[in-house]
Amino acid sequence: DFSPIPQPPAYPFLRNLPLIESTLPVRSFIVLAKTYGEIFSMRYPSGPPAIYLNSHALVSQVCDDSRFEKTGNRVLNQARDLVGDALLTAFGDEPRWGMAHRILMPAFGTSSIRNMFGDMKDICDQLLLKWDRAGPTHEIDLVEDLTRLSFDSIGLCTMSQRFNSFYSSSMPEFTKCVAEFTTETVQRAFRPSFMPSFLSYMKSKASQFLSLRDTKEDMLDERRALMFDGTMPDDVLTRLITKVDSKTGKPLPDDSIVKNLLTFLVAGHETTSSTLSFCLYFLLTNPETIVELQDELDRTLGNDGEVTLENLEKMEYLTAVLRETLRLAPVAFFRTVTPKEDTKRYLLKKGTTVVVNTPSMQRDPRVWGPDAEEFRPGRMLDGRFSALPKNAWQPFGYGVRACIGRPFAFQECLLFLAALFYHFDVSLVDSAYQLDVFQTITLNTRGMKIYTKRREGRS
Ligand code: MNH
Repeated sequence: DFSPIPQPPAYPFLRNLPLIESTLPVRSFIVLAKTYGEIFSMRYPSGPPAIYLNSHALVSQVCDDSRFEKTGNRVLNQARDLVGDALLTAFGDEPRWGMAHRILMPAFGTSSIRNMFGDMKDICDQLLLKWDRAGPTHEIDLVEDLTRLSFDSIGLCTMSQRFNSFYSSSMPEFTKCVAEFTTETVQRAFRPSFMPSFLSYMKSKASQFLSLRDTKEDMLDERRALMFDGTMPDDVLTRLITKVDSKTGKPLPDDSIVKNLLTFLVAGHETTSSTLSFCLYFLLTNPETIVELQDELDRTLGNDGEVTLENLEKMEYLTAVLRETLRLAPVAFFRTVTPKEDTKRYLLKKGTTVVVNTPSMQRDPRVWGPDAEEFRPGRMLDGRFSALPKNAWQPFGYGVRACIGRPFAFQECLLFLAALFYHFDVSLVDSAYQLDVFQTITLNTRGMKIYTKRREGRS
């Protein structure tokens, strides 16, 4: 007496693949969720079916680390070719995940992130200075500059490297390479595996990555050379090199350190910059929210406009804006878990791939009401946010495998948005711009251009 799991009609050979649009697969899953409801199963040309969970009620059921664990999926498995069992791409309880997790958790905790504020502000100031100097008629390519911001920030804060991306008109080689790699990874994940032409392309991308990996290995040598004269910066890289795991008493092997550094560079720049670009889109297309935001900024920052950790904490509306952005645009949109034992009600066999469809779940009208599709930061103000049902807002994943970079990303986004909207009025170059979502491993906006103009009376 198990409830049957709906399954969209399958084609011979390609099975359910034709139901997924190739440029923006996530949109197909949101549509399928509307058609088939809170759960459905999908079959692909190869491999076992995957079960998609689309409602808050069902997602809540798998939010239990004792019964479900993180598992691979078509996209993650491809990324593992490059970063192996580093934090983000490790399955279940691979031992290197545990080691890296124990060594790194303190380095990404709230108090460590507070210590990074000065470096974050340094990078943020560079961007706002650039926009200021370019003047109010300069068309800003939003995604490009936000990518520079988050990439330089993660480099400086975690490994004391200055990428200086703002000083170049082209994008950093690393971010270009990551963008191409992740695009191809996803395309390949949803393409029948018998199409061989892309394998060589993948390989060349991988080797570009490997050459970057060599650079990072040099970075370890460079850092170790500083070990004995007391000048090692107090950052994540130093911690990775010098700390031993509390459980095994062993240090993290070098190749693991390198894979984790690469993971921070990749996971730490795309997600943050795309979240900011969605945030700007939502704000600019809901002008009343900007009025409210600037009102809060003026009240909190007064006349001198200096953003500090203390006044960031007072910005309740700004925090709500960011939460609401991550609800409607959870840029890391799917995560996959598997039951450790067969389940009841719906039968999910041990080892089945269960996909948490976060975009659908975070629009569940039973939780968010009839205006679930709309950008309403008011619903995320502290009192209402803490009264939400458990697991209803989950842009950073869940449990032991939740995002390690959450405090980092939050602080960076709040800082940037506060400084931007305190000093500038922002507008779309094309006031009729239609949101164009671009999907790789994460979601991003495409083609958005803005103007920034100093606000009256703000120096
Ligand atoms: Mn991040 C895991 C979303 C910023 C590094 N991140 C996750 C997961 C989500 C996520 C969702 C869980 C994935 C899964 O269950 O398979 N991350 C985000 C979002 C932002 C973000 C929405 C920004 C906004 N993440 C960052 C930043 C860093 C980072 C910045 C780097 C410092 N994230 C990680 C790592 C993991 C992760 C590392 C894997 C943690 C683990 O499994 O131990």
